[in-house]
Amino acid sequence: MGISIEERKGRLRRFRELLAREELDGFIVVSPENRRYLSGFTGSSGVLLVALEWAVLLTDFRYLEQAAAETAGTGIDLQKQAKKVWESVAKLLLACAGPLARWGFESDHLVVEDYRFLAGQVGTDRLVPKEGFPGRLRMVKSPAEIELIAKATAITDRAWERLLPEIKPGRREEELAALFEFFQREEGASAASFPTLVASGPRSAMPHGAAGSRVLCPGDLVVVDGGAVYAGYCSDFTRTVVVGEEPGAEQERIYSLVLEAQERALAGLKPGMTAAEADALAREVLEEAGYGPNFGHGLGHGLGLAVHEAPHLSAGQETVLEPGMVVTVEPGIYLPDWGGVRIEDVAVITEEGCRVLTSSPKPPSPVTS
Ligand SMILES: [Mn+2]
Repeated sequence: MGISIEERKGRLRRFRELLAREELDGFIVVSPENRRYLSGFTGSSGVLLVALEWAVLLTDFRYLEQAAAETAGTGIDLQKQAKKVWESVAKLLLACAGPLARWGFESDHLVVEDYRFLAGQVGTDRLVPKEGFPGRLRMVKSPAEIELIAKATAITDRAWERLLPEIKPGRREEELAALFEFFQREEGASAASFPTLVASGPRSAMPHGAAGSRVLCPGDLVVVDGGAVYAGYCSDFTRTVVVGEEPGAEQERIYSLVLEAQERALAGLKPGMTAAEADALAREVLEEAGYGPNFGHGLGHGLGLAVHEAPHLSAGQETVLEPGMVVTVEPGIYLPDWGGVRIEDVAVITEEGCRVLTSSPKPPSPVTS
């Protein structure tokens, strides 16, 4: 179970092909997800250097044993870093890379101070900023990766089944968030993929309302948004319920609009469409009903080693969807001072359309808990 050595080697091979196409001699990987994707190393600190003919992972004393085990068989050499890892990076670049080598780096992740230090050692001409790179390799998932995301999603589904009866008037948002994360851990998650959002009553109008000290009241809309990590891969999930009493007519109406938009998007998602066209599937439904301005975020986002990654399903995004991409589908309506509704599933793009990985029920009107 998990990602095989062969698959890891394939990632490095594809990455080197990408480097060659971009006329780069190597690449400096600093972001934890990209480092993990290419090397298998799960530690929190280290720099991965990938050249066309060699690769070195630099990390510190705390991680040497773990890194050796996690990168075994990949062909990546492990080296203990100098006290300052960038001294080691500079030394390797100057020693192994040749005087004219051009090295790419993650301009969306490398800290300015570290860049300045490295540029001072090897010269700015040698360093080529690249954004969203090598993250673009991660967009299309392998069957093994899809399996791990499906497992993370199933964990979240089971945790939701257990949380639902606990969502009652008198409970505190933070308490429910803690319970959800505890249930996910009990069901096999190594962590929450992000701090669980629980936004109740008027607070549900905040799309990313962090769980607070508010106590749930009868008749509140409650938006619960959380996810699990399983073997490094993330799930993401949102449901909206009404607590303590039957939903009101307006709550029913807004909820069914969001559900319709979500189901239209799931029915319409298919390979070949752009991320902007995917976003429009749900947006058209909400705009027609007059709620365009109240759906102020994109339809969804890619999901994998990071809980938010490419492709981003939103207006202006020209990325073309391909089979194997895994995305969230999460339209919402947010009305200040009243509340909000969001419904989110995870779907994998297939040859014909998409397959929904989330299995938690989506009743036609908000369930009363
Ligand atoms: Mn999401």
